[in-house]
Amino acid sequence: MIPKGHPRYVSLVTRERLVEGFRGGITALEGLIAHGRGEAFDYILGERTREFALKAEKVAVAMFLLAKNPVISVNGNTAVLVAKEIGELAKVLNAKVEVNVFHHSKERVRRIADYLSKFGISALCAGDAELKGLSSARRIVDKRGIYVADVVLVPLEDGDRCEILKKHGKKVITIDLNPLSRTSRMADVTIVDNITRAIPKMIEFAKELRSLNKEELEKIVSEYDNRKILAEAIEGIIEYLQKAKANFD
Ligand code: PTJ
Repeated sequence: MIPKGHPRYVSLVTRERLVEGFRGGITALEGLIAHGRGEAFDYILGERTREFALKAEKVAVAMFLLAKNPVISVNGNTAVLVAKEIGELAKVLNAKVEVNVFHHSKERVRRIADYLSKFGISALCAGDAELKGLSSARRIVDKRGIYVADVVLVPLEDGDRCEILKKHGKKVITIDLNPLSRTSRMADVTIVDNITRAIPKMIEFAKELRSLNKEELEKIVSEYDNRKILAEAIEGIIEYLQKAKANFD
């Protein structure tokens, strides 16, 4: 039992959820390591949603609202951290949800889909199509989902699939606390924010932007430059560290 007054309460409770997820066969063991890397980046980003993340979150939502076949891809970490919020986001954006994992087994995919169903999400997971050019298990997709999607949200991703999705002509949005990762550099839109904060923000943007017309949404998307956002995120880290250093000067 983690005491509520603990200064790192939120962080510790989040870790517990991932550990529980691992015990329940949902989160991969490697997912716990990936979370640790995420935490380290979150720490030096100040553990809050920064301006560059808000800009990317808004554009991501505009892209989703413009899409014909938008899909949210869910892996083990995402399921455990934000299942309820993914359900709400999918609803407001009229997007499909698909289970797609790196550490693949049919049993694990089924467990994640079952878990999501507890939050009212009926996730695609037929595994009846393959993304050509990808050797990892992430190539196994659903014919009705990622396979035919034009815009895909792939949070906590590895770079290879991001590259292949783009080769297949899809727009790729990622959520990754590491602005230096290959995924961050490959994606069309990179949200450098913790997924636990990013998805609720995207829900807010979706509710706000859904009344806009096509031209207004296209304007938001056309003004976006992902390289600039990544540079701002790195600048954000530098500023944070400089301020931290000043405390010791
Ligand atoms: O469930 P599976 O089998 O698909 O496996 C999932 C993991 C996460 C193990 C797999 O996709 C993987 O190995 O990912 P990577 O290559 O470690 O990349 C994950 C990225 O997500 C890293 O750059 C982390 O910094 C980042 N990250 C981790 N936790 C969070 C995060 N970004 C945003 N929010 C987080 N909570």
